Amino acid sequence: MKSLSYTDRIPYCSNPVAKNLLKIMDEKKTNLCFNPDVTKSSELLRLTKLVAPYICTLKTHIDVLEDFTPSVTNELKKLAKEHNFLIFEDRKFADIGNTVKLQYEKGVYQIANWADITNAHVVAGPGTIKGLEAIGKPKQRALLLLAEMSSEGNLATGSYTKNALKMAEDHSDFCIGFIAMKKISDDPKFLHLTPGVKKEIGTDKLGQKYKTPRSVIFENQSDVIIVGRGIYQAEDPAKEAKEFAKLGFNAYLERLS
Ligand code: 5BU
Repeated sequence: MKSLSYTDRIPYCSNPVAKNLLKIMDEKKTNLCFNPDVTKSSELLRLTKLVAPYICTLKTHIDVLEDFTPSVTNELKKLAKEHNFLIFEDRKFADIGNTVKLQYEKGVYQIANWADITNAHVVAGPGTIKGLEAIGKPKQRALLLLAEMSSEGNLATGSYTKNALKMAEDHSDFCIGFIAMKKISDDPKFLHLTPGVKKEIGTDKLGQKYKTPRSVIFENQSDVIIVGRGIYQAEDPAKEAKEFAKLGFNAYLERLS
C-alpha cells in the first residue's frame, strides 16, 4: 500500500491538533519531538529556543521543574507560536475519570491550559479518556494513548496494546493516536509517536531501549521520533537537533518514495 504523506492524512482527522501537527511536519520538514528533561526553567527555555526551528513538538515533564511558575508555560506558549511547534505534556494520566479531570485542569500546573497534547495510560479503562475529554475537547486539545512503551520488561504488549487501539477508535475525536514503538493502526487519522531514539541502537542503565530514527520511521512506520538525552546532552544541542530532524524526515521521505 502506498504510504500517504502527512499532508495527505489531514482530511482524515477530525481533531484540530492532529491536523495542525501533520501540517507543521510537512511545512517545517521535521518529525522531531524534543524533550529537554531538565529541572531548571531557564535551562528548559534555553534549550527550547535553541532547537525550536527543528522541531514539530516540544515534550515536557513539567513536574520535574524545581522552580516552576506559570510564567514558564506562558513563555513556552510564546515560543511555540513564534516557531510553529506544539506542546505535549507527557503526564501519563492513569487514574479514574473524576480524578484525571482534576489533575488535568487544576492543581499547580493546570496542564489543560497550555499543553496542546497530553497522554494517558489505558490501565484504568475508558473512564480516564472520558474524564480528560470532558476538559480537553472544549479547549481544542488532544490525547495520545500509551499503547506500547520503550522500556525493558514493560507490560504494554499484546492484548493491552489492542485494547488501547480499540479505546482510541471509540474516542477518535479526542484521541489522536499513540505512543508506540511501531505503527499499530493503518487508519491514517492516527499518529504514532515513538520515544527511545538515539543515533545508535542501545540501552541506558535503567532499561530504556534505543532505536535509530530510520528504524522508527522507515522500518516501523511510526510518524514522530521523540528524542531527549540524544540532543540535550550533546555538546551542541541545536546542531544535533538539526541532524535528528534530517535523519527523521529523510526516513519519512524514503517511506513515501
Ligand atoms: P530519552 O532521554 O531520549 O531517553 O528520553 C525519552 C523520553 O520519553 C523521556 O521523557 C521519557 O519519559 C519518555 N518516554 C519513554 O522514554 N518511553 C516511553 O515508553 C514513554 C515515554 Br510513554
